[in-house]
Amino acid sequence: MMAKDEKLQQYGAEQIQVLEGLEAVRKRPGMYIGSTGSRGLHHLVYEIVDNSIDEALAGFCNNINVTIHKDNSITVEDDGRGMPVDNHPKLGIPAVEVIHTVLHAGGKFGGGGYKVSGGLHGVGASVVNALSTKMEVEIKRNGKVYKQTYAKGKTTSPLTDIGNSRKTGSKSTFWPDPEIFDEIEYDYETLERRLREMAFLNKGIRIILKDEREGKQQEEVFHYEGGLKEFVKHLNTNKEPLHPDVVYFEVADKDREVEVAMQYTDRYSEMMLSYANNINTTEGGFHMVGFKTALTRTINDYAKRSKILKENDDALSGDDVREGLTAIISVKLTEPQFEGQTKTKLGNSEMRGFVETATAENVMAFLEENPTQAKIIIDKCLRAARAREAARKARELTRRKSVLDGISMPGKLADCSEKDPSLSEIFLVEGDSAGGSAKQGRDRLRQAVLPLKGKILNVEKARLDRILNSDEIKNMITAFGCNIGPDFDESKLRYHKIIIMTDADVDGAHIRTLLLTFFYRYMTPLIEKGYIYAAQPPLFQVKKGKEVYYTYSEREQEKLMKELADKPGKADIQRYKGLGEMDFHQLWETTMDYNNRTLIQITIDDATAADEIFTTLMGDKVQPRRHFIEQNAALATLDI
Ligand code: 28G
Repeated sequence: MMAKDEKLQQYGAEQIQVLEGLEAVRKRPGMYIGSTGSRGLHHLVYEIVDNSIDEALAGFCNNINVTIHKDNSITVEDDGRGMPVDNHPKLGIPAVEVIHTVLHAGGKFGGGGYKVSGGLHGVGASVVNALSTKMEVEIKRNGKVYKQTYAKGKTTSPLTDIGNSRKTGSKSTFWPDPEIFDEIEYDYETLERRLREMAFLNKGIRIILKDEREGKQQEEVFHYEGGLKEFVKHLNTNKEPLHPDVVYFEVADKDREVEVAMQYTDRYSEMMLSYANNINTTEGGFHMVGFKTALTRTINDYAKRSKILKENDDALSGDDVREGLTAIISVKLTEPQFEGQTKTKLGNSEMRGFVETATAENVMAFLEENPTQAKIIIDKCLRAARAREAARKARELTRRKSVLDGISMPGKLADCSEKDPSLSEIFLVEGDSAGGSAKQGRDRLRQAVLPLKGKILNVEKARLDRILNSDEIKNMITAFGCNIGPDFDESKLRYHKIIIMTDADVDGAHIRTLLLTFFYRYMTPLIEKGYIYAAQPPLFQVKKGKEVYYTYSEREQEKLMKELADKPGKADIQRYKGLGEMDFHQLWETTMDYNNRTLIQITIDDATAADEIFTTLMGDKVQPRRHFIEQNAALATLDI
């Protein structure tokens, strides 16, 4: 037994450590929540919601309410057991206070649950406290209601008994610190997407999102008894499913489980999402490997057994059996290991065999029990195989040709003389006339220009063999030098800035979307790594006296006109309808000159959102496209 003052001293030391811990979070917030931009801001909500999800996975919580308040503070409330309030044996303060003031507090949950955290960040409520100007927590437990407040990582009031309640649960409200975050404005759609995903991934849990902000008031319930099956249906809303039933199964053993849902569509791209403990494993991992291996083997086995695939036919490849497939695989395990560059690759090798066996057995059972749907699926895979063979031949032809005449660049390309890709950029210019001006106006050392003739092929509606027949696309592939699809090689990329330069009108926006679709489907890393940009040509030229002004948006134009109102003389305003209306000098000055131009970097970090955008915009269902365009204030401002 320690003497009382000795014990006090010890608490002192611990407390100092605690403070230092959360001070570190305030000093380097990016280390804990990724960024202090919009992503980091939204991450705070996910950290708190994850705790409620953990309580649900432990079997004690059914409902989670998330509210965006008028002042962009957030409340998360669950009907779990309520955070423990008893004193921590070592620290001598309530457990709930430890959860909010000690970094990495929480640890593993008892009761056989899987903890959501342990992924990218998963550092919990203490980090949210550290990055908030105020945090209020209310707990219903033991027939009572308790309340405690915190701010910037510290406790600001003791845990207080404020009333009685027969219910149990936890409620937390926080105000993100404007000294930490660039801007404090929550985006409903961003929260909606993640919370809906969470509800799909954890079937049965009811998540309600409510927005109380002026002019944005709305409320949505995410609750899916069908889990991933409903997730696949949701992802395929704007696609044409080839067979009516989603293939769906779930297998669990003592300390792990796998859930899979899949359905083929008439598309040519695959949409595969994988999760481990609710974390999107974008880099894949052993669960993904197990699934892919089993799918390829099972489809081949069934195709042979049912004599659709003949003895002498080549086996269907992995790409063949995944063409047009929408599939989601979610595993839960007690000790997930996350590896890879972004810590989104599942490293638990034991999951490979587990998922492989589950997939092989259940996919085979589906095919055998549903022969009509099985036939449709195998036929789709066979068509994919034939098209891939045709594409291979087409590629071989172009490859041989380029061997004959060296690595010949397209005739339309005006290349730059710089050979270092990191110093080189290429402008993809809409139309030959603007292309001509760009060639004349450019910096020949570092800027290459490739004019594109009108609309390029919509890759969303064509297979690779046809895509490789398109001159515009062949020119881009050759000029970039990095090949496409499985042959993509980033190290061979010849320009580290690929700049799309189209007219500032609806056609221009359409061409930009067609290009982005092509890049996204066949050269995904170009977008992921941020090599793709959109140029911003001016909308107006205003001449007044000797001065010439350019403006790049309606708002900027209005502002300029107000500023010029007091100056003498008449303003001569020209609205540019296209790049072609500028001479080479103007094009250089307004859009290409490193010092004056604005480039918009295209980034898409959410595969679900990107797939939705491209299937909706590029697909053949007119109704959803119209809706999407109306919702997103016209293609002209498309900002992915
Ligand atoms: C308010 C918004 C977000 C939560 C719970 C419930 C328990 C808990 C949370 O315990 C500490 C460590 C391991 C058990 C657990 C309650 C067991 C018994 C809980 C939330 C104690 C954390 N009774 N609900 N934490 N564990 N909801 N919602 O944070 O040993 S956090």
